[in-house]
Amino acid sequence: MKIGLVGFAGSGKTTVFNTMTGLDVPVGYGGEVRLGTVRVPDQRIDTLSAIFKPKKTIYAEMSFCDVPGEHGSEKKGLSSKGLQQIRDQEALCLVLRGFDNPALEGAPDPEGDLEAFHAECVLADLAIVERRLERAQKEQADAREIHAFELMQQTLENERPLRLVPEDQLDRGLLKGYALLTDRPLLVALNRSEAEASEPLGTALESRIAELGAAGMSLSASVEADIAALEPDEQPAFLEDLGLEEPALARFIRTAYGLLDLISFFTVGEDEVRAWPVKRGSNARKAAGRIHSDLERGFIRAEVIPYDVFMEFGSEAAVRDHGKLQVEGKDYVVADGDILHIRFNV
Ligand SMILES: Nc1nc2c(ncn2[C@@H]2O[C@H](COP(=O)(O)OP(=O)(O)OP(=O)(O)O)[C@@H](O)[C@H]2O)c(=O)[nH]1
Ligand SMILES: [Mg+2]
Repeated sequence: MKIGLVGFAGSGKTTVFNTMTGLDVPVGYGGEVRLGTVRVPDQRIDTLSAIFKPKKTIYAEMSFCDVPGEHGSEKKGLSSKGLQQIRDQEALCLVLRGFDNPALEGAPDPEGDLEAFHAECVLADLAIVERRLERAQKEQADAREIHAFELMQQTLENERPLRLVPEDQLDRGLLKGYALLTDRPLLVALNRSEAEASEPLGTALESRIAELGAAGMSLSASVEADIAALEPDEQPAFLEDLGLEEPALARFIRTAYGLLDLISFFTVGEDEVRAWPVKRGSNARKAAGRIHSDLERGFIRAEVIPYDVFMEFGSEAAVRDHGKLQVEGKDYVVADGDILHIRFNV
């Protein structure tokens, strides 16, 4: 499961990627696709770790892919190689350039870049959908499938992304294997100059992003890189100066995590406080399997304390004493922030 940082040349993707992963990929050059692991910041884990003082504290992790933009082309287009690299990603973070890049001609034009990227993705999807539709009609394929592809064709011809088509109108099982770009979850990040680091997106961009069914935020990649280079105890004062509560990158990573439809449950103890990623909607037994296959196989029950309940009472014992410990079976749907203790027998 990976998320792609995508966008046009010189928008700041590699700067964001390096800051998140601690890697040192050369900036300003394009280059190859790179994959890196990113820790998902979570203040709840910080708090639990401060309470339990475990030997190990482990955050959830996710993979990001730095997909270089295309250099040397006049038009803001995407080559078939570039499109293929984007298709390999499960969700997309589009980085828009909002700062003056001396290596590039022209003032920043994030609105224009968003439209150009969207238009390229619509065209690429339309080509796939039309080809499939033609074949399906010739082969007199299942009427449901033809209908689905007709609906997609219509949507794309209206320049609307497929992600806007509601679940109940489109059987997405039929789309598997087609790698359609406009059906991918999308986060649009405006990369601004240092001076504008803490400013909001602006209504025009914000409403266009919402229209596309995407999430949006702004950050300044170079400010984020500066923050990451500071010692942890120097960070708060620096953030306060900028009018930020936490690095924008933390929110960026969490939003991207949400795009993959992931939530975190926690395990706590003296040895380890840990966040575990699972797909939203996973049941307790499946979640147990994330920890160890024995826990899934021998699952008896899950003892559950939602994070907020834990914080209200301050300890597992207090939660238990107040009768607030939830005892759940294998079909219990795990919620974000649940502290789980799995009882099992193998
Ligand atoms: N002033 C300023 N410069 C930035 C910012 N983010 C990136 N840059 C600079 O812009 C240039 C391009 O940044 P990269 O991170 O390499 O951009 P990229 O999107 O990876 O570019 P390609 O891989 O070529 O598509 C570098 O010189 C960065 O130092 C920013 O927020 N502010
Ligand atoms: Mg790059």
